Amino acid sequence: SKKTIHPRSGMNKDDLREDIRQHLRYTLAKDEYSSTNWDNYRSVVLSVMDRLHDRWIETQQGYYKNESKRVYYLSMEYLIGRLLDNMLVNLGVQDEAAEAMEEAGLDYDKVRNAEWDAGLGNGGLGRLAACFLDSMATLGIPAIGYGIRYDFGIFYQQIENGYQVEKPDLWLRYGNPWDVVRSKTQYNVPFYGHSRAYNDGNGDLKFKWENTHDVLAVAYDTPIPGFKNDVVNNLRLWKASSSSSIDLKSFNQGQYIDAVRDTQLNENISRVLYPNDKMFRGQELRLKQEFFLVMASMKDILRRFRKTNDDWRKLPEKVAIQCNDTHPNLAIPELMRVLVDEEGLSWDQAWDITVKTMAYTNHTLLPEALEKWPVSLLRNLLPRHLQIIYEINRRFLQHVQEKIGDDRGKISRLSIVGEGEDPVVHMASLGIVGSHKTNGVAALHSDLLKKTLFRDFYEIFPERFTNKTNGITPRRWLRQCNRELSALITDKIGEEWVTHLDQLKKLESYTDDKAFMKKFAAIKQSNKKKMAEYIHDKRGIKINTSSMFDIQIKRIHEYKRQLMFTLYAITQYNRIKANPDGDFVPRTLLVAGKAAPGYTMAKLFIKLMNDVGEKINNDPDVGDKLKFLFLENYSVTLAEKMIPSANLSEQISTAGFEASGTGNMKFALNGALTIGTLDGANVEIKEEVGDENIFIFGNTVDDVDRLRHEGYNPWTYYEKNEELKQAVDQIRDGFFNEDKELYQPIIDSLLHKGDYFLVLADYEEYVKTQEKVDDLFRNQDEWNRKALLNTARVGKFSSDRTIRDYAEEIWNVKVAD
Ligand code: DL6
Repeated sequence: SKKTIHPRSGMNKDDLREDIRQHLRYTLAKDEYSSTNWDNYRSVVLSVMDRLHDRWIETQQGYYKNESKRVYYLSMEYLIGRLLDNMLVNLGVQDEAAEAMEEAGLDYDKVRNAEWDAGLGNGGLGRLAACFLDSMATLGIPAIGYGIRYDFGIFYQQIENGYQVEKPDLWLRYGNPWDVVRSKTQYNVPFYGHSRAYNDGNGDLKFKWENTHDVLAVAYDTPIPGFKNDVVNNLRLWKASSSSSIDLKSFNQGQYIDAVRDTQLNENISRVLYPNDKMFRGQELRLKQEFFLVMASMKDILRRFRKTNDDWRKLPEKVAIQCNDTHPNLAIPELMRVLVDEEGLSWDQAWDITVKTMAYTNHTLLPEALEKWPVSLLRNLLPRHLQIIYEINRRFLQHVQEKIGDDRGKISRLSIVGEGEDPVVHMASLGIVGSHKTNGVAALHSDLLKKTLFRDFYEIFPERFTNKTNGITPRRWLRQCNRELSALITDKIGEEWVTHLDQLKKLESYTDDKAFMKKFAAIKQSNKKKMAEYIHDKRGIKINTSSMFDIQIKRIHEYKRQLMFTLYAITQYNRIKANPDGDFVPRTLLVAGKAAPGYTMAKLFIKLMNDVGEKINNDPDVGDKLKFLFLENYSVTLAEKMIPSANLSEQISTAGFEASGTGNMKFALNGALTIGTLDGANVEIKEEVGDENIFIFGNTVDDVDRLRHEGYNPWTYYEKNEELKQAVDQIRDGFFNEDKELYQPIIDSLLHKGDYFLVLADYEEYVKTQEKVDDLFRNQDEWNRKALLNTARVGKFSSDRTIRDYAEEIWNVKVAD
């Protein structure tokens, strides 16, 4: 895999060094006196790109020549983070590049830190898409990821006086050296206009979408290398442009400024990523973004298919399209529109092709996250697509009626288009009806989909529902973020684990190897030290590195229960205060995550966590027995630092609410133990690592159901548990902030509005389980043994396994071993 394809792309240290030097001088016109970290970084990236380009071109030629079936992943989000290390690791030249940089007088750390995260996603869904790209390339699957090249990614989170403040994420301020603009690969994306009916001359009624306003989509390509296999796939992101569509009419009439202003409006389509991860708001601009992605990608996909095929019936044999959540589900009516309106296929033929080609992944059960577009909005923006959706629905409901008879209630629940004054289109229903597979992202989640949210659909199409448990790429989430542990593992069992994560099982036999265990423990310690240095740098706070690093990182949400973690922190604080000389296991509690800008409660949690931290961290009685810190601006890069340093991973969502989680997998892989509820993929992690190597607590999905039915009363829990009452009262009574009103909404939600997420119901068992965690931590040998077993047993959660499952069971694509 280290073959040199062209002299310019030699894979050894000397060639790399010379290329870096040449790029600095001849591409960037800089020398060692004038170059900045950014210049140095760019010259390194340009050299890496030289190596990628050869493989990129060869890979794409190969797919074309072999007429391979293509997989298209459509996603509004790709949370890829930094790329330099990822590219070097996958090309297999990280050591060579490090030496080359050193010899060229560059500091690898400074070069690496000059890169800004590509934060084109909110959280789990976007990061999953990034892991999938890596796995598809590593497995040699002919795949293209399609998305949007937002000018502004996920906002930069600053903490000011304890509050989250959102700042624009100017990730493209100095340009992006990893992508190549394909100025000639551009498509018109039409909006508005109307659908005109006409007779096609054969007596058939046809439709044409006319008088549209067009926006241009321009392709930007990022290479996605597989791990040491010379495969380079493509991530194609669309940017909105109006360069050629300045309205010449108004130009001639002297309305120059208006014409130019309109171009600005068009470009707004790819301006900014919507920062909500689980709240659907029916904004027109968001609908435009979704259609923009769909239309440009479909044109590109179908053009590629047409180059080598003239029979549309072959489409499902040659093309698989996976929709990452409902956001790209307009691809279903769009494909119908092309086949019926433009290609003249009958409805039935077109429908058969569409359903066989499309597949849809569901990532959440939360009702507020489910997309429902108002018919009025669709009628205005996409009149022809709305017509097609109505027709899909009409035929589907007819089929349902034939199957189940006249059950009005059920038929109305199954209807893709709702009823009422301003009806809405249910995008999930459209996804199920218009595709051959719908999958959930963990066993429990997929099961709940069938039993609850999609129960009626499951009755009609049982064969369409499937589970694909999420995974994470071992390249970024172990090989790259934890180099020392990777080296230790490779030293013992060879490197195969990087692409066959099950191999980590072999580590189980080292639990009795004292020398190995010592090294394993020392690596965790060294990662903790690095994390402590980071915190000291950023916050000036000294961290006790022998304390247990107990970490919760994820979006801030009520269901994820950062509030319960905070209550635990307060309880631990109160215990120390009550018994300052007590024998406590020292802990460093770390939290990070962003809240959606409009999510008031989540933002109040952030303020509370910062206030509680202020109190705890500055109390001399507490000293280094306890710290509670909220770290600013959670990102992929910060995750790569935090995860390897963790002893304990907090996965404490209310059962039934977290579809899967993927952070849980990253922690376990890096040798952290989990404290968690039986939710999402925690259930499967428990199965893999064994009950004795994970701390499970709390109400299960069935318990939650039962509690709600019986009439859950948070007051009984509050009254009954002294420590819980004390913590809640302190929040209420101004112990952490002199403004006694400030946290009233939190108190209200817990005590006066029914504690929907059952924080009080789970608190006691949570705290007791934390005591068990302490007991185990006192025995470091035993702790480390269990930590290693976690690393050894989570091979299932490689995204390579997930992608294999998609390939075999949804895409019908062969994957080599
Ligand atoms: O499937 C990836 C990820 C899961 O691991 C999380 O459990 C789930 O919350 C997340 N869902 C979303 C938003 N869903 N919508 N819409 O990010 O997906």
